[in-house]
Amino acid sequence: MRGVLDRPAPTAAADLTLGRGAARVLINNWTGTSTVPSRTLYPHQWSWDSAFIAIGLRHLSVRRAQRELEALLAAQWADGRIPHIVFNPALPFDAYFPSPDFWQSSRAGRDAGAPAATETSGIVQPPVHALAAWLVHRADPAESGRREFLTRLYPQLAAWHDYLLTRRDLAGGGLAAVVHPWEPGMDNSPCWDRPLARVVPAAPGTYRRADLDHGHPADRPTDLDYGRYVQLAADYRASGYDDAAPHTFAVEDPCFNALLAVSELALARIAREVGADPVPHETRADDLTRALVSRLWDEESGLFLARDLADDRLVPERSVSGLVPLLVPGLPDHVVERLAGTLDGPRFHAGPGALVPSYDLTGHAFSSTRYWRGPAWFNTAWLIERGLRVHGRTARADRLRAAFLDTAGASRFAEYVDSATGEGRGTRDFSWTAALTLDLLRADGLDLPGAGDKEPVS
Ligand code: 9WN
Repeated sequence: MRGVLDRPAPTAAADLTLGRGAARVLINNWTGTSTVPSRTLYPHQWSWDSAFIAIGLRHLSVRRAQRELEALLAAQWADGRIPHIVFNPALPFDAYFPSPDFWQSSRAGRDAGAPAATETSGIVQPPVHALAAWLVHRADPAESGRREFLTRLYPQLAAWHDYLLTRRDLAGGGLAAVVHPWEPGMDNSPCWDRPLARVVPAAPGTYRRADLDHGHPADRPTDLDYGRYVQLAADYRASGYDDAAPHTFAVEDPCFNALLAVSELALARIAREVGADPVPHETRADDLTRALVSRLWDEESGLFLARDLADDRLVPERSVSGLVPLLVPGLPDHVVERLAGTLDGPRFHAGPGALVPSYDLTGHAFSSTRYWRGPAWFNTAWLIERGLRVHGRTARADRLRAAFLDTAGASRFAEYVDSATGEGRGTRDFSWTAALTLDLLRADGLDLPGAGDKEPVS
């Protein structure tokens, strides 16, 4: 593939142009209160997108990065959940499906504590928020202190983690479960094929997909899978978004839980900053790290796998989610060693200058273009790049950083790229691609919890 190694080394002027382009995307996608992932495909506020966006926005405007997170948290439910979408009331219902009249959060979610005056979805996304809040604070601690940013956010972030570690610990094994394929953020991953096969899809014609107005049908999930997503969400809604009700789909995902562990470490730092006790968060991060290894590590594959709670078995599909735990500082050394080997092995190494594919290049369900079934995303590349730095693997991190920046610019900040050719796919001017570009241009990663504690590894 055409890669970064075939190109002249970027100059300071090229970095400046790239940074300006990324800033322009974030400015254009700002609505006045928060940032949309994409003006066309995703015109509302998304949860983990906003966390990644805030991490990049902090380099443009700390104040705006704070507001991004504050806007999301203003829609938090009383049970602690942060919804995966906060709807913009100014847009028509057909701007995105499932729309507010599908989720009916203020009515169906009343008993679970959904806000009365804001419409949201009823499911969640990966907990990157405490990490984002910490990084936004670090960008300008004085401004953060003046606005009491951390003092205001700390109880909300703690309630969010409490929700995940109590109501969502469905197996009682110390990890949070996801109850819909949209929750881990990697919607169409082959990891969900087996658990999803148990779901009877909603009848075609009972809903209208809006994603196909902007996305190519060959790249997006199939109608069959979409029908299953709709049915699962309708069943959750019918239960009043009650986590104690039976779930047809319940899975422990490695990326989701790794982010929770790292966010607990960030929360410990936030707690210390606001005069609260950091120890319970440190203990939780340790417990999560241990549970991640004992419940999801697969020695034979050399990466973490998802656990299907319906039959309590690991799902034998290798995806990028299983590499993201590299971000967790307290992993056993041999696990870090194996993860680094898997990253550079035939299943995830697509060539020099390539990002990390979302699914095993040699896997039976691999497609280089279909949503989360092989193409490469920029948020997972960022998480792995930062993870390599946390574990002192600087040279490999430098190569991934260069590939990220090169591909982001060449693809006009694409939503994702073909893992074989590096060509942009999905929507362009995608916010987290731009935000994380800014972050890689401006931050060395040493502000991440646990970074800098380890000796560099050659
Ligand atoms: C459903 C917004 C979101 C991302 C997800 C990505 C995609 C939505 C969709 O877009 O999901 O939430 O319609 O496919 O998979 O990670 O947060 O950018």
